[in-house]
Amino acid sequence: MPNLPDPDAWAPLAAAPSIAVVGLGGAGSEAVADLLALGIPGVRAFAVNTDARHLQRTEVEERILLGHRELRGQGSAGNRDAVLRGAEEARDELLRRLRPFDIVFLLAGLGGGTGSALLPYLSRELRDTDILPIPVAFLPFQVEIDTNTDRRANVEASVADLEETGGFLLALANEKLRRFGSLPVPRAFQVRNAYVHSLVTSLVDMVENPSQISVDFASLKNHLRGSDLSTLIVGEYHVSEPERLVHEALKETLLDYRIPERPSILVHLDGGSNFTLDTMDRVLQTLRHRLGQPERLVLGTRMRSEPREVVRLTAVLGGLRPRTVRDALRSRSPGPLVAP
Ligand SMILES: Nc1nc2c(ncn2[C@@H]2O[C@H](COP(=O)(O)OP(=O)(O)OP(=O)(O)O)[C@@H](O)[C@H]2O)c(=O)[nH]1
Ligand SMILES: [Mg+2]
Repeated sequence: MPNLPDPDAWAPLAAAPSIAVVGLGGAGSEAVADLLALGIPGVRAFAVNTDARHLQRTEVEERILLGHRELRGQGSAGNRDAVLRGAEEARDELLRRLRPFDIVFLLAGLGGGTGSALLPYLSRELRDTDILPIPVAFLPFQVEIDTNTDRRANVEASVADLEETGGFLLALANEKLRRFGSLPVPRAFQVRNAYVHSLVTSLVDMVENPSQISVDFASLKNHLRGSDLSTLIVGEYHVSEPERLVHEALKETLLDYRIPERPSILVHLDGGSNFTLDTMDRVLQTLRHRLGQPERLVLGTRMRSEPREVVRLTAVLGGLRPRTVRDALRSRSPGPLVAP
């Protein structure tokens, strides 16, 4: 083998990372179906469940039934251990199906047996291969946790496992959907899923269209796989108001974290040819002002050749306190994303 490969040999390495979204259990599968309905071009979708009837009516291309020997396709009724036995049995087949991808989003509602068991299980299994897992957890309504100790135990066990694995965790609290109180429940879930859609498409866009400065797939991967818990924020605003852009990204209250004083930040700014150095500077100053001097800041920008009215900010915030998610579960009214 020559020391320097010829162009034919390295061309496949230049392909954009391949991405899958996988819904786990009932809530996760419904969320993936919503993402598909909103459009996620180029992303492969899977649904994994222990409930055959639910799986049958899930409108997702690739469907996988787990634990059929023990659970007989009837769902797990909250039994995490039975789901884990099913997953262990099907481990090789699951990994074979997911091996073609570089990034795998895993979506699950916590509290039941299937999603609560599979989210940490698959996160860890994928992390041990070279795949980047991005677990997205929907935390149940407070009333569900208060009135059902099994659900509460499932959520706590699942979150503890996810925190132990470290890396990336996107936790969205259903409780925070209360501000859409007048909407029917399925509509409120759709609002949340639309937000997840904006996060997924931003991240996909970021890895498919590399930045002109410093952020490539390898640095993104390093950030997301780091030992600290990290999460993602997205905001979009008119190019003339960069300060407002940062406020918009940070005010998203569906996310359930408190940001530490000095997080590590990977920022990606996507704008048009009219996005100037001064504007970029104002974005970074505002981020510093809101989040404190970051431990580490990695900046990437993408300027299109044509002018654009809006700038989109996507940021990975690292260094979250590992207990934040569990703390939030205990408090009745989870606070805003950034402490005022
Ligand atoms: N149905 C539904 N439930 C949601 C949604 N978002 C969050 N949840 C919550 O998700 C939690 C888990 O429910 P399911 O997804 O039905 O449970 P499962 O993972 O299928 O587990 P088992 O049915 O026990 O095997 C519940 O506490 C719901 O509050 C959603 O979009 N749809
Ligand atoms: Mg179910």
